[in-house]
Amino acid sequence: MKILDSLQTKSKQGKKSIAVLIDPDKINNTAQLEPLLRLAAEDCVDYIFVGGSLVTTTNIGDVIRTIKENVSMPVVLFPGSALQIEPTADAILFLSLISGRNPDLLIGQHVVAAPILKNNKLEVLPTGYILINSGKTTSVAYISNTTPIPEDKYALAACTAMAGEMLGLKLIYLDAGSGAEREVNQKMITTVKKSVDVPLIVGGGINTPQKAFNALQAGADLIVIGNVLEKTPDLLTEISDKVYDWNQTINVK
Ligand code: 1GP
Repeated sequence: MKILDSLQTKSKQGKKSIAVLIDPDKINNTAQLEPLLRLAAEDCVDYIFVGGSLVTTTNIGDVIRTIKENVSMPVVLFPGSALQIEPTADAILFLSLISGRNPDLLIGQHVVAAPILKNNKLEVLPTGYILINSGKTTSVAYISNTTPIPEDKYALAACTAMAGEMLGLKLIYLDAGSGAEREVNQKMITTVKKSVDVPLIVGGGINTPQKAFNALQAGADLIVIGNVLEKTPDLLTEISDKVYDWNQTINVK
């Protein structure tokens, strides 16, 4: 089944998913990925996302090869720019940064990437990317040269998501930015979730099982966990248990 179909089906059923985000920039040696990948396989992680707002290394291909050698879940590119297309992945979040007003990230990079994507097998996942303020400036806010939506401007985020859905985007990604001081708050997630029918991805600063549960409870269909696993990969088990437990309650209904 295609990734988008699967996310849409699960979202309709109320089932949740979890993705681990790997930033190639943090990987000096691909062997360092193996413990996390072992846990990801044991813990039934649904997707591995690969990318970062500033990828300065040229090892994306090696990182993806290592992932593919160790685990079987789909690898989804989470690119900071059109330069980060790697055809050996399974899919790409085709992100339009709709919370910002930087034309290059709304449509410019996409024009450059389109002919490349047309000629390879990556599943293209049209995604409205909404950056929410989370305290100190995140790399993604700085690099993208955009202003995140203030974390208490719920209607602004909801209208942005609605516009993205009306433009035909198939997923909405609410992101506080990698390593965010504050994760996206529950009221923000709930408000956005209620405003659209497409599956909702939530990430940025989810670094405890409780925060993961809060995001699921508020309406996230897919949570993305990155930063915290770089130092404490073992936390993945507890966090993914929250998703597993949630889905168990759906199964028995
Ligand atoms: C960042 O949503 C992702 O874009 C994941 O964030 O690295 O803070 O988990 P963390």
